Amino acid sequence: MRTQVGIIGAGPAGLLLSHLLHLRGIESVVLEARSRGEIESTIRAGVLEQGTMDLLNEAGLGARMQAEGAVHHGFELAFEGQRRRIALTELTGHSITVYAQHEVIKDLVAARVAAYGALKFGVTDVSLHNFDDAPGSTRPSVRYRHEGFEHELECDFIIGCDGSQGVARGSMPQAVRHDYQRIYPFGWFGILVEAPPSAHELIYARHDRGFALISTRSPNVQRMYFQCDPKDSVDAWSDDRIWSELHARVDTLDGWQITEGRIFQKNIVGMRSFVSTPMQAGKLFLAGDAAHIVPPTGAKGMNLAVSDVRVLTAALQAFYEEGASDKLDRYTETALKRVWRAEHFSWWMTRMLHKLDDTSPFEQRLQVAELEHVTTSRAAATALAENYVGSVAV
Ligand code: RFL
Ligand code: PHB
Repeated sequence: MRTQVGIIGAGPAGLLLSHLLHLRGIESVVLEARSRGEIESTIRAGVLEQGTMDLLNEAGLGARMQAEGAVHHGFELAFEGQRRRIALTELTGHSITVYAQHEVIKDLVAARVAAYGALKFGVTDVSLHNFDDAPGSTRPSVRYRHEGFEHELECDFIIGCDGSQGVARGSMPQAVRHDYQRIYPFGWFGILVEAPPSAHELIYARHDRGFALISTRSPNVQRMYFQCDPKDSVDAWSDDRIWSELHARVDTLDGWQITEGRIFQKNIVGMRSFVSTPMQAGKLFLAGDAAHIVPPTGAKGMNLAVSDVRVLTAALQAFYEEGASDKLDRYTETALKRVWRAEHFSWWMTRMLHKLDDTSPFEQRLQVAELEHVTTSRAAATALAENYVGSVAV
């Protein structure tokens, strides 16, 4: 089997890339390890930057997002028993949309299926071959097993969109690879709750007991997180214990409280910052979580995956339409500018809002001083807001 672009992984990066290439008349095949049901139900991100929304709209994928997503013009920072608003739209002219990642995935899969796009679920034993640029080498290929048979997919380019646990990054030549990493000594306990929203906008809370985040999914379903030990067990947290922890961290001194409801999903995720460079070697390119991870505090991960794909699509289009490879050659350099901006912002938000292992009373006061600053100085609030909505210059 042959195609122009072989894509590994049907997350937001792989599916969107395949769809954008299709709109430009470029053929691709997407190979995914999990089933359609699994990828369409895994609960992950919630916040889309305006640039992400615009791209999904331009690609004809925005109908359900516009009908069911919620546009937010600000969010709140809670600390010292009060809540202060960051007026995103007033400060930047941009907004964000809360629309679950698995809903984006459903929209993308539906679009690929409607266009008869080649999308294979449940593949195993994926391996990458011949992607180095050595003179005389044969075409790149991806070998895999599907429905009991061995297959080989020949292509011009291989794009690794297979997330943080995939095979593509490990196939990059070790001699050129450099990884940068920070693992945080805490995780997030996430819950889905059947309840009306506690507030109109998202609330990021800093408390001496640890961080908490009140987000939303729909008028009837809310998403909440609180900082926990990454090795903690979901079973150690009864509903009562969860609610008392969230009340302690988020409720304000004026008597406002978060709204409780029936908890129907609980999970714990670890937190790390990670960048692997370069993001390309010969005919192999990485996009999204395959190349970089951010802690979710800045809501950047999926948005970064989308921004990699935007850069890669333009580069592949220039290659196929004009025979120009300069954009492909500069892919790592171009993509990494936004990646490192988001890495810094996500690390900075994480550090400002979480209880760190070495947080002394001195550092606790510094966190509060920083929160006071970003919520009172228009210049500081604007810098935060530009980073959050993704309009910051890079
Ligand atoms: P994905 O989504 O991990 O998709 C990779 C796909 O590749 C498949 N795969 C393979 N397929 C074939 N062969 C193999 N060998 C394979 N190995 C893996 C996998 O099954 C999977 O389907 O990567 P992608 O596309 O790069 O997308 C990245 C985003 O999913 C991720 O960055 C976000 O979820 C991060 N994130 C958030 N991002 C935001 O922009 N806004 C948010 O509000 C936000 N909140 C979050 C988040 C991530 C969270 N967790 C779970 C860490 C909140 C949380 C709690
Ligand atoms: C979410 O709704 O899942 C969410 C929102 C904001 C974040 C992270 C996750 O920063």
